[in-house]
Amino acid sequence: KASKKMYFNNPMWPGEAHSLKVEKILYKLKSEFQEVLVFESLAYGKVLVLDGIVQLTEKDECAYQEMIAHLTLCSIPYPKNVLVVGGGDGGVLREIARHSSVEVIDICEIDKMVIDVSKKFFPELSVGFEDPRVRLHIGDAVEFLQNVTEGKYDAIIVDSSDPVGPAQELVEKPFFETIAKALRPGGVLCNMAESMWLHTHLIEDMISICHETFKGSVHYAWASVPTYPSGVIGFLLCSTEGPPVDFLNPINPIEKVEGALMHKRELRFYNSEIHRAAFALPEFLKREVSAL
Ligand code: AAT
Repeated sequence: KASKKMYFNNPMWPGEAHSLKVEKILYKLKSEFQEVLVFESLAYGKVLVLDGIVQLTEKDECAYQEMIAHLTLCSIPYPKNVLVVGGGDGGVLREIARHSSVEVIDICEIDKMVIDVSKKFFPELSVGFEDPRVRLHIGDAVEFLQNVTEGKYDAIIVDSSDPVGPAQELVEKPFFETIAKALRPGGVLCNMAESMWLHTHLIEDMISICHETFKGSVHYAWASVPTYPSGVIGFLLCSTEGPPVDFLNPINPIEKVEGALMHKRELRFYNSEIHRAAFALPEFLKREVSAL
C-alpha cells in the first residue's frame, strides 16, 4: 500500500506512473545522496533508477544520450573543451568521444555510487569513462562551476536528474549564470529540460532564465524516450554572446565527423535529419511558452 501511494505521488508527475515488469532486482542501496536501484526488466533490459525515478534503460538510452550530446556538439565547429554535469553512468561521455576534435571531457558527478554501479551493470555506458580525454570530478556541480576559469568550455552538457533531489539547484538562475561564465563567447549549453506534456511551467521558467542569462540564442528541442514520463524528453539549447550559433542547422554534421558513426558502436538514434526535426514544436507548446 505504501508503495502504491508513493507511486502516484511523485511531485514531478502527480497522478500518473509508468510501469515496467521486474524480472530481477540486481542492486539496491542508499548512497549519501539517493537510493540507487538496478533491475532487469522484461522489455527494456537493465534499468537504472534513482530515488524511484527511471534514469535510463539499456533499450532506449541511445535516444537520450545521443541527442543531448550531438545536438550540442554538432552545433559548433571543432568543439575542444567539453563539460558534463551529472551523467555518472558514462553514456554521454561515450557519445562525446565520437567527436575527434574534442580534447578534454570534464565530468562532474555528485554521486560516486552511480559511477560504480554503472561500471558493474552497464558496461555499454561506462565504457565512456575509458576514453583518455575524460577527467572525472566527484562533487556538486554547483560548487564545481563556481571555481571554473572564465570562458574555459566550448560546450557544457547538463545531464542531470530531475530537480527534486540533489539536482534542485541545477534549474535555478545562479547556476545558469555560472554556466554562462564558464563558456567561451559563442559557446553552447544543453540542459535536460523535462517533458513538454508535464512541465510547461518549469520549461517556461528555465527558458526565461536562459533568455536573461545567455545573450546568444535559446531553443527547445525534444525526442522520444519511451521510459521517461510521458515518453518524451526535452533539451534546452543556449549559446553565449559571440559568434552566432544556428542550432537548427548543424554546422558540424555528425555524418562528416571523422570516425563518429562507428566509434565504440554505431549510432542508433541521432542523425542530422533528427537534429533538425527535434526543434519542430507543437502548437500548444508555442502558445503556452511565450518565449518560444
Ligand atoms: N544519463 C542519463 C541519466 C541521468 S543521470 C543524472 C545524474 O546527475 C545522476 O547520476 C545524479 O547523481 C547526478 N546529479 C544530480 N545532482 C547533481 C549535482 N548537483 N551535481 C552533479 N551531479 C548531479 C539523467 C536522467 C534524466 C531523467 C529525466 N527524467
